[in-house]
Amino acid sequence: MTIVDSPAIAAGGPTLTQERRLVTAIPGPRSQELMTRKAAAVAAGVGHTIPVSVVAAGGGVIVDADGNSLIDLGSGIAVTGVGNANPRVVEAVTAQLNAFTHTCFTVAPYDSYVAVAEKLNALTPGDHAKRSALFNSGAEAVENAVKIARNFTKKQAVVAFDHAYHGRTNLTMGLTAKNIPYKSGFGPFAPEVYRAPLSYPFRDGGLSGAEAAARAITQIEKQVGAENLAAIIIEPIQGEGGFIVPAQGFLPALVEWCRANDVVFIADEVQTGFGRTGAWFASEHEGIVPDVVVTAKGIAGGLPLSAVTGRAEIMDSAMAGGLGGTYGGNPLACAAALASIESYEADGLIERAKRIGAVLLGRLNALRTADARIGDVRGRGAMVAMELVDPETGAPDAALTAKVAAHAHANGVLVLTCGTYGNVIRFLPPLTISDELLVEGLGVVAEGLRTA
Ligand code: PLZ
Repeated sequence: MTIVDSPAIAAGGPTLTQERRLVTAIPGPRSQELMTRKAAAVAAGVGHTIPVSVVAAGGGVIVDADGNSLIDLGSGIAVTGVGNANPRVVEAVTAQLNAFTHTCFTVAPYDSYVAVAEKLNALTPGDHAKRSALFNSGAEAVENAVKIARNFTKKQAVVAFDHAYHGRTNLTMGLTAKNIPYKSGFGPFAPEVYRAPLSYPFRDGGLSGAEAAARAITQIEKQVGAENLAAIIIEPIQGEGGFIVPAQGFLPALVEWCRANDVVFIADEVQTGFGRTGAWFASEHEGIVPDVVVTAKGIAGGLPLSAVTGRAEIMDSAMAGGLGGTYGGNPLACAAALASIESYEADGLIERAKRIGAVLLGRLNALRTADARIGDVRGRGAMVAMELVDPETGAPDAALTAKVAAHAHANGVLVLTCGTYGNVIRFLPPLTISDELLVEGLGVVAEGLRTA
């Protein structure tokens, strides 16, 4: 079976034609109606990237209530890697719905939770003994990873990095770097969280990975002290912070330092995990073996599930009953995760992510050579971005970024922006998108740059 013929590519079924189709302006009248109701009913703090009323999605498209079909270059923020309404996921979840919907795993356990843990233990980097625990959201899993690391090391401090994003709960807001919109006014934040400088090749004057790691480690030693530090948490490629790929050697040096200093190294693979970067986990590109890996998003084809997977001795240090939650590892989400993992494997989606990466990097680098406003193109697999700048000064150009995104949205292409400075356009297509749609979507983005 070729990748293009795979059932996942056909996700969404025959009724969802894989095309960009605009039959009204965006938003059309029905979407506008929903936006009016949303403004009256939903808290103003809950935003939206594009003002549409979604009725269906699959393969590489999202269809709205007015009949517009948008090219999806966001996957609901890196979630629907296996495609929306992936047939394997739909079938597995439907069967589970008909069997039972909830018992609470910590009350009355079931097979699929254990099977997901077994899969995660096998798929995450390293062949040491591992254990997993399941939760609902990325933030909840990050909180639990920190909780476990503190309990294991009997230390309290946690180091996160510049440009980091780890969630919106109280502890994870504290770990997250960017103030607006994530933190401003929402404090006070949890204590014992410290920040270290990242490796950001485009903006740190060409520091090597080893130099950037030495800078971070010196700061940690001088300002926190290894004897107080429970864990370092880092995204192997920073997501919300701007798709920042650290210089080679940065992550391995941090891991080595953690190992030598009884500090738990936590990889937040919430956005980078599950094939997104052309490997099961982005840690693999740097050959690192994290002590603890946090996953969510791409794990369950759109159902809410997250996990903490780590060295058995670390994970097992929490007392019986010390980890849990009503819904963590809900049976529907576990069924979806098992079906998603099967789809990544059987439908060749990790290879597909590599191919998508080649298309993205090829096209964007070609644009860059002709347009000095594209300061940097970076990323791996189906997680690639361009950073837009003032060509004279290199200053971040958030206004241009907003214009390009608005052009794409108006023309039926859903792209996301990110970055501490709001000047990064990121591409996170479902791995089930066709080359044709991907190239067409990039063409619309390029047109946005030309006309801005
Ligand atoms: N860690 C690396 O990317 C979620 C945030 C969307 P939750 N990123 C998308 C938004 O605006 O809220 C994320 C992440 C990394 C943790 C999280 C948090 O995951 O499932 O959103 O809690």
